[in-house]
Amino acid sequence: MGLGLLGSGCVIEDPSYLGPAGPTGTSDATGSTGPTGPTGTSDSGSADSTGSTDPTGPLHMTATDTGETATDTGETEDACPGWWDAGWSRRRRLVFDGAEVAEDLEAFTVLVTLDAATFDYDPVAPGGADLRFVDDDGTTVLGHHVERWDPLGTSLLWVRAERIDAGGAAHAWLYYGNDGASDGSDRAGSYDASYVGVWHLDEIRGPHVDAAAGIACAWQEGGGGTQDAAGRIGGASEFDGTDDIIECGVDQIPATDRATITAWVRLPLQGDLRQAVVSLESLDSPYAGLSLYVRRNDGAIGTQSNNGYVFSSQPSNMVAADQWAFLAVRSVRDDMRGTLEVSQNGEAWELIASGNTNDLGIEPGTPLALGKWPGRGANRAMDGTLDEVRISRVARSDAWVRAQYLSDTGALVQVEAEQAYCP
Ligand SMILES: [Ca+2]
Ligand SMILES: [Ca+2]
Repeated sequence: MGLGLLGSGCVIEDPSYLGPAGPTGTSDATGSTGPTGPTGTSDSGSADSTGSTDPTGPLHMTATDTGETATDTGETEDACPGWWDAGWSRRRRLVFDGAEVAEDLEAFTVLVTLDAATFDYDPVAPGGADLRFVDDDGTTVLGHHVERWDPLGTSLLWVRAERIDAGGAAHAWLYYGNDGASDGSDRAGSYDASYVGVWHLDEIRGPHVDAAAGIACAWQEGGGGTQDAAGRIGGASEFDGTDDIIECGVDQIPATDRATITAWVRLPLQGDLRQAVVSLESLDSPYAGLSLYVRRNDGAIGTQSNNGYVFSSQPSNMVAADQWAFLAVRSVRDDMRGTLEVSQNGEAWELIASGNTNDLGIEPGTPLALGKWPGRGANRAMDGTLDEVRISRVARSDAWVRAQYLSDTGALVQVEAEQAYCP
């Protein structure tokens, strides 16, 4: 492969581009890579395993040798500083804008968007197999996976950054331009170990599979809903407010005293029932377990509690009709006491219950479902579109949830100009 800059035209060199990815880019580009994810954990070991399980091992060996040589010969190092691996011909720097981030965040998963208007796909291997994200230390490979791959348009990638610097501008690198590279995606390694469920909801048929832990959830509907809805980020699921549901089974999420649920929703806010966006609620009284609800008549965000359902009362935590909103509910329980809080779009948290919240962690024996509480009919059924559901077994900080909102809306990550390898 030549090392000079190619033209900016979007030439499709490999017809397989138009196979699984398709011109509309709605298929799951990661579907074929699931079984290859050998790590199974999201600790730091996953980064190393990307290299150790890569059949293109000799390239890594060459790269290591090249790096040492570069260190020995100052000219090479000066011409192309900190190049991670000589097998990759291109790179771009990623800048994480911490201007609105209030604390340093580690192992934070960001959304990286590539657009044909500003990103030349020509040097990238088919399907994005050669994409590698590397920390600014020049050696640590970051876990990543693709939600959508569209070399004619917009591609969506999720990457576990080592750190986001509060008020600063941490860096990482995106490498590509190696047609011989194996697929480097690592779904589980894209998330820190506190994520116990992450659903992109981009599958247009079959189960919706969680990217962090591999929980497969079944879409069920009796007409009216669709798995192939336009989401806030890639694909999403649309529920009709009566019988549509995504059922994941019982005991899929480990019991915990601390939990955070986030999701993007777009709701028409019709009727006066309460709708379950994410349900981890038992089927029998006293209906223990955390959930994420939105009240249909006024858009208030809430959950069930051992004192009945509790909802936000502040206007900033009322969802507007027919607009995408980023919702979060957070629970903390210590012995028999605790707090329940909600927020919208990463803004101020509102305490909606406190004191005796003994049944408000994630409880054993409860079913997990999206878009409906499975214990009742149309009451508790969601009417609208759901995207990007995440469940954590920790109480995420204000800064973490705010940064997630910034990342999801494209305000956190900047992709800089392409650099070509210059040995
Ligand atoms: Ca999505
Ligand atoms: Ca239906």
